[in-house]
Amino acid sequence: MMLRSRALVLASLTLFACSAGDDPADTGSNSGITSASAATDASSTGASTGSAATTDVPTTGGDTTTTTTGDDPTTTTSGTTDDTTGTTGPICDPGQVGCVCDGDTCADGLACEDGVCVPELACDGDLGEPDDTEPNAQDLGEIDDDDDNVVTADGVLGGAGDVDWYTYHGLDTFGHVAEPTVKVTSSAAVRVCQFIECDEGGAVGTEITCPDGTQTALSGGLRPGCCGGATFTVSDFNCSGSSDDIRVYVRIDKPSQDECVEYGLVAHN
Ligand SMILES: [Ca+2]
Ligand SMILES: [Ca+2]
Ligand SMILES: [Ca+2]
Repeated sequence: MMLRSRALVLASLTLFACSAGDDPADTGSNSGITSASAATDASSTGASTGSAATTDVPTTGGDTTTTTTGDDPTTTTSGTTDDTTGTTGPICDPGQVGCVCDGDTCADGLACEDGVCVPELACDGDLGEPDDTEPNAQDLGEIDDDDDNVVTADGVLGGAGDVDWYTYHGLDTFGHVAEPTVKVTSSAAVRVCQFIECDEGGAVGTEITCPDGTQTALSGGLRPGCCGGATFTVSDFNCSGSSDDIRVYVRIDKPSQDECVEYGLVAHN
């Protein structure tokens, strides 16, 4: 269609050129006619193209418009609504109630559960503990590796979001074996982890093979460790240095019930 009309226009233009060339005097009238026919051609071309286009456009346009008008605004509206709901993000400050945790922590009175800050359970014996993180672990002192020497702690997990950290320094003495051991009794099942860092060699120079029934773990402070149930012993560890003096971190969390869970911890090295 287009090609043919373009050919027509070209043909008439050629005619025009020829006639113009043949008789310069007649240029005016001839050109008038020719240009008229050219114009007609052009207009017919335009018309046909136009009508073709117009026929196409309304269909496409109408369809698109109808669909667009019908669906898009709704989608846009719902999208906007979603966005607005989603934009609760900026209004919801990390660490505040119902908002994402600020890292791993939440504001006072809130606990980080599954990445969201929820009101912390108020449990007797669990008020204002600053022991939710590894650096804030409650220091239980120092013991040697005589199993008769223990460190103990009594605590409460304030629901599923509470984490309690403890730490002690364990000495490696002659005649005894260093073997960090935890025994936890609790009103509901809890997860207990022991992380170890050798005095010599640091966390990087600490090798641990976790006992059966426990899982290998790495603390936020990049200390290697094992997580398991209430009672287990890490007897297979090695420090890159000559001494097996160690710092042990004990973490108690993930109670099986989202309630106040009382526990008692006894640890020896
Ligand atoms: Ca021991
Ligand atoms: Ca606690
Ligand atoms: Ca805690």
